Amino acid sequence: MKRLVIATNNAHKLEEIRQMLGDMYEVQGLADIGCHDDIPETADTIEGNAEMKAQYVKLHYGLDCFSDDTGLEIDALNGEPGVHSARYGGVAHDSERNIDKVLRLMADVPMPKRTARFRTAIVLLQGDEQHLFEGKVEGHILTERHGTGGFGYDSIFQPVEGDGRTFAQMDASEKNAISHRGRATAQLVEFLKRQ
Ligand code: ITT
Repeated sequence: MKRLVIATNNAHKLEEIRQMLGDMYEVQGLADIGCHDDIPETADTIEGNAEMKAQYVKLHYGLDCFSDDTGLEIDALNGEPGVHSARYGGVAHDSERNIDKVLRLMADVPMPKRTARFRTAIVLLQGDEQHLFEGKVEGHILTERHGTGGFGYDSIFQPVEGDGRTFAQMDASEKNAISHRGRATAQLVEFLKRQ
């Protein structure tokens, strides 16, 4: 089976992507290739960060790979946390703190104005070629957490196209079918299938 490296250490993300690519590729994360580096993500856009992570793996490990970066853009917070989504609460990858901060800052924002979207950029490096895939999903930020599945901001994000449940109340395949990363990954899968 062909191998595809994803520049991530996020186990939830790896699992979501394995579900979509599992029978086409052996999907490996950074730990699987022996990379335990804290890869810099200092660009000011999600596209820039996805490119940085993928280029890092290419440069240091010589492997084709893809990388994704996601931002949650909340309209009432002028698009924040956006590219700062992972460490919005001050500590990297502490989702509870991130959510607490969002709920605190939005305490006075009424429901119709709690609009937001997740946006994902995927950069695929293959040989000398670079390809960009994007996906997004519109939704609302609830006033409290609902559900325990998923990760990150899933428990406060209610997608417009759903039945009222948050992403954290859906199973992985339900989330993948409409999510930002699911949509970007679907484009990547279509592209890889055409090869
Ligand atoms: P890697 O950089 O190791 O891939 P990460 O956790 O930093 O993993 P991203 O940079 O793509 O992931 O996303 C930044 C943050 O956005 C992430 O830490 C979560 O808080 C949030 N996030 C990303 N995807 C999400 C999703 O599908 N549902 C909810 N929150 C998500």
